[in-house]
Amino acid sequence: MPPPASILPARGALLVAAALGGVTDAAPTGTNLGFESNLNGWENAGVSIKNSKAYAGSRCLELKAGHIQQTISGLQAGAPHVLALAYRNNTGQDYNLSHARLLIDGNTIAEIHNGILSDYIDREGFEFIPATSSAVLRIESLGPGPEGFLIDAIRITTGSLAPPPQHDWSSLTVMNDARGGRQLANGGFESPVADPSTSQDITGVAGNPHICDFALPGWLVTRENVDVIGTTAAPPEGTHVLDTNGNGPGAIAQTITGLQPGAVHTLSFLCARHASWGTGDMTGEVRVNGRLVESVVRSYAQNWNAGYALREIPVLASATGTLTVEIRSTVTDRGGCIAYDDIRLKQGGDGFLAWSVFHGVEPLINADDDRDGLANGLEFLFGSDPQLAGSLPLLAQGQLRIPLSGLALSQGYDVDLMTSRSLSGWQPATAPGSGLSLISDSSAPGVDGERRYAVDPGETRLFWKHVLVPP
Ligand SMILES: [Ca+2]
Ligand SMILES: [Ca+2]
Ligand SMILES: [Ca+2]
Repeated sequence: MPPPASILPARGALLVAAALGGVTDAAPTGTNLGFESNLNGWENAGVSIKNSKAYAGSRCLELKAGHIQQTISGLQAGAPHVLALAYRNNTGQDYNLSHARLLIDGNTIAEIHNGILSDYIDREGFEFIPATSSAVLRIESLGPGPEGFLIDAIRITTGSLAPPPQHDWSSLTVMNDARGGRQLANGGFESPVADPSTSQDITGVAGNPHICDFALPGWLVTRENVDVIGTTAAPPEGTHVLDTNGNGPGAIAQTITGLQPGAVHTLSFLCARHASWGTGDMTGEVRVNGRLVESVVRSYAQNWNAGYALREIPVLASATGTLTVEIRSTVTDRGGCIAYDDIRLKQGGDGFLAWSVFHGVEPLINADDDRDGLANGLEFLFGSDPQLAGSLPLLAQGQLRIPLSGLALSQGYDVDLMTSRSLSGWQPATAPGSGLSLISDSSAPGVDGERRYAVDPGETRLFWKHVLVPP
């Protein structure tokens, strides 16, 4: 007797399942990624297997001054993947950091630098996009050896890394002092951090926790780990600051949403050098929406016992009204770096400077970085890219259409359009008999738009030029 019709799969459903199966059956596959079969499956040099201190199982890799590599299969060409692994320092001293590089098909996807001794660090991982369905994974020591990292539990998965936490502008704490603005979520690092003994993303001791991934409230730790330090660091706000080096060069990020699209804001923070870890300069970077907006350097004389310095950086919200702040350490060989506190965002600021920083050009209105004859000040006003050669607005179908940036207009920048019939005796386009008549203007402060001019009837020869009017 045939089964009831209701449990027979429809033909269409069968076809869909078969089509999906072809994609989802493929999963990243490697050999002996936890080193339980010693070095089976790995091409290697200068490494060994350790039968103690494993993160998972009973064996792990001692990287030393060498490398391992193997071909991973089952990847999806052109799609994001994540490589994760657990690693710990094996130098015997947490002030001697270990260093290694992770490569896919010969391209470095990350460097790891860490001095963590008490435990493994097992971060969210590192993203890469393979060109084909297989790729060569290589892990190589950057240190002189003979000691280096212990490595275990390598995992490769499809998909992207999680983005930083998002916080709406309206949710940020308004700061009623002369500096003003709103403090970012846990921008003063006062939110309690979980007990290191109960969180796998926190090591160290209570009062000096070393934190990775999402274990710092409000933030994502995007690199290595970071420290929340108490009164030792002479906090300028509250009782805690953030040291951007935990056991290695860390970074933190969060995204503010609900901002006016493209509008200028001022990012500010207090910063000082760690008072230990030698006497050399310490360095860091501030990135906004993926672009470097500030390089920070603090000398030994600028350590936290000498007080914290205020930095204020004009930045632009994205076209969708978001602003992702990332603060990174760039010191790869120490367990302490620049400490930050009281990170804020304020509406307003120097729009031309913010625009220049965003585009990576000097904030000089007469400079012409792309040598297209259009000075940076006019590029700002027209809303064009100062790194990409463009052209002046041209006459088309009897109309001159001049694009104008709402940001530049809101900052008090404008253009004087001048005309002449002989390349001398220039007069403003607004003057009677200039030869041009304004017929519409959709631009306004804060609103991108354009001014349209018509050429007056009977003009046989007319020149025009744009003269920047700074605020
Ligand atoms: Ca293992
Ligand atoms: Ca604080
Ligand atoms: Ca230019």
